[in-house]
Amino acid sequence: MTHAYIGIGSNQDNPALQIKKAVNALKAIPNTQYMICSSLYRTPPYGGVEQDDFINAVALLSTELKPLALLDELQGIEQQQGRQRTVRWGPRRIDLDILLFGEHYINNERLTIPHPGLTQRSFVLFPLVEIAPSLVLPNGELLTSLLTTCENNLTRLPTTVA
Ligand code: A4P
Ligand code: MG
Repeated sequence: MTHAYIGIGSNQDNPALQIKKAVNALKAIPNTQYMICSSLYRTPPYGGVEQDDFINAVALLSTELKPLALLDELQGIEQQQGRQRTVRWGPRRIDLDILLFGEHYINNERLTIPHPGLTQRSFVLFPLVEIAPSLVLPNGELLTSLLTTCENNLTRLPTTVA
């Protein structure tokens, strides 16, 4: 079993509901145990495209799947929820990214792990620290040390996905 951290984001069509649906779908991935999900955070859009705020969260799975099989499952969930791929970094109903897959480094045409945005994006780091405060990255860096250079521009919401 490998610990896989999943970044979840939405800024279209009732984002909190989209995230709840996605979390329910994560619970049904075969050969995989759903462990925990962070709080939901309202976050300003990153990447220069003018668009609505996002809701972001991070979930932890424990899986027997290989990384590409897990990616297939996540992309299946995105399709199930009717995600349209249009503008890069643009609005989306649901986005599921593999942030970390155990201590693996992966670089092929379908996957880059650790996720390249992981170390700079506050909408990833803060929810990740919430569920894994003592996490050490594959390069030996302590996750909490990245927070010191990262702006906290998130609002933690009272709703939970449970
Ligand atoms: N891919 C490569 N590595 C991975 C990985 N670790 N996990 C490939 C998942 N997918 C990975 O993804 C494009 C391709 O990336 C996939 O086919 C997969 O094989 P996509 O989800 O279709 O495209 P995208 O999400 O539009 O592009 P990208 O570059 O992944 O965007 P990001 O980096 O996900 O950024 N602001 C806030 N506040 N919150 C957000 O969640 N998200 C984005 C999207 C922009 N701004 C945001 C947020
Ligand atoms: Mg993505």
